[in-house]
Amino acid sequence: MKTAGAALGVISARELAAQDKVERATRGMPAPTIKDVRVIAVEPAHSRLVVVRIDTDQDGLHGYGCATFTQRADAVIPAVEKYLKPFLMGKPVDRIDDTWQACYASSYWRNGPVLNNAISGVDMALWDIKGRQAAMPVYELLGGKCREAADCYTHASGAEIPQTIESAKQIMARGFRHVRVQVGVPGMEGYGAGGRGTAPIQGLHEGPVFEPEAYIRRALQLFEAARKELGDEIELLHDVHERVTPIQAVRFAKEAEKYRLFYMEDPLSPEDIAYFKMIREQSATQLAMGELFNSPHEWTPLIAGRLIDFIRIHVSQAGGLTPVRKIAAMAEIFGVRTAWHGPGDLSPVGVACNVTLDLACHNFGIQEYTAFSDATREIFQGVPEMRNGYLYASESPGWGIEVDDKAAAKYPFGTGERGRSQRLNGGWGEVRTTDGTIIKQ
Ligand code: GCO
Ligand code: MG
Repeated sequence: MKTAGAALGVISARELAAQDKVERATRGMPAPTIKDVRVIAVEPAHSRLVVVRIDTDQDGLHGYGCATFTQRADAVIPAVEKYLKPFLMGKPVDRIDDTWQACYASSYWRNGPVLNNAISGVDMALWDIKGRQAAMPVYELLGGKCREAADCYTHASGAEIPQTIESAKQIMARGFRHVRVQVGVPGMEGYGAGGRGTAPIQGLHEGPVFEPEAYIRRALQLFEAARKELGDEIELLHDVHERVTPIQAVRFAKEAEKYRLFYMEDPLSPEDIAYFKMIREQSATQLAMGELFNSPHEWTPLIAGRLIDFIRIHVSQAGGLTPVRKIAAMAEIFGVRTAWHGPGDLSPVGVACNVTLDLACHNFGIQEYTAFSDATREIFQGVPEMRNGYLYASESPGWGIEVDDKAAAKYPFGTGERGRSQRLNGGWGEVRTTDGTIIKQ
């Protein structure tokens, strides 16, 4: 079978012969071992992306994994290079879960965003290698397809409501049946809604202002307009992004019920998940949570308590495919569907892992999709394909992706960064309420 690299014409006949040899020889041969672990750090489209490449002692046999934590990307790199690489050198590539457990336990302290992303890079690379060895896409290793493609949503936003509605119409015209709608709050630093629209409100401090009550009023007006102008069939999603107090979230979910959202996302912060019970008791608004989760202590009670309808983990933040396929299985048992985090700050390898889970897990709900830029496609060849609002996995072995190192070198960290994000190395600044209280963004 032609590998992804061969199909994309970026690997030599020598490597192809080597892989064929690997394919023939692998039966009964000792497993290939890890010969090198290196980090690919690129910024093709305003997000710092971290990908791990593992090379084996079998010529031409390698794999990629996503380790993208864009706000602290430079912290993930040494976790891979200084700690996981020496730990993994010479280890066999075939015992993926055992290797995951070994990496996870090796830091003693665990379940944090930096170390989980580092482990995820290694984990996904090992799944890629196993798919290449088996000459099949990773979804086949998980038991094959439960559906042909993943139904997706993408983002409609605007500083003003008419702009968001127009943006939603364009997305529907591209074939999407699900649209996330966000709108700016005049003079404030809203989430996911390009631009304040009007002059910034002056708080008792210098920086940007955000007021939850003003946001909730605005969001409810948006839902009203969206249902009126876009109709009842379109599935509407909205991301609260943990920007209201727990009791405001309870009320907001109740007030939003009549607009029949496909889901309301992150109404609470991970620190306040105990309030989900109260939301559940008072409204039938469908709830999604999880992109900020790094620990089983966060997802287990919500899934086992049937307190959310969609689990929305950022796969690399939980440590990769190995732990997340188990979370998906647990969710299925408790009637919770999947909606893996799919923002712009996720590498195409992470997207390939998302769509792999979307195809292989029965309890798929929806997939968030953010289009790839040309620069991203130049670096990552063989990315999953979007057609008519559906995301299709590559049919090539592994993730089906090859990284072009020459192209990657053109987009180092810092490319395109300006002002605050340049000063903060891709990190986020502050947002406060009018009186100066910090809010979670
Ligand atoms: C989403 C998310 C993102 C995050 C971003 C953080 O639902 O897509 O909330 O927009 O804010 O990934 O880096
Ligand atoms: Mg979100």
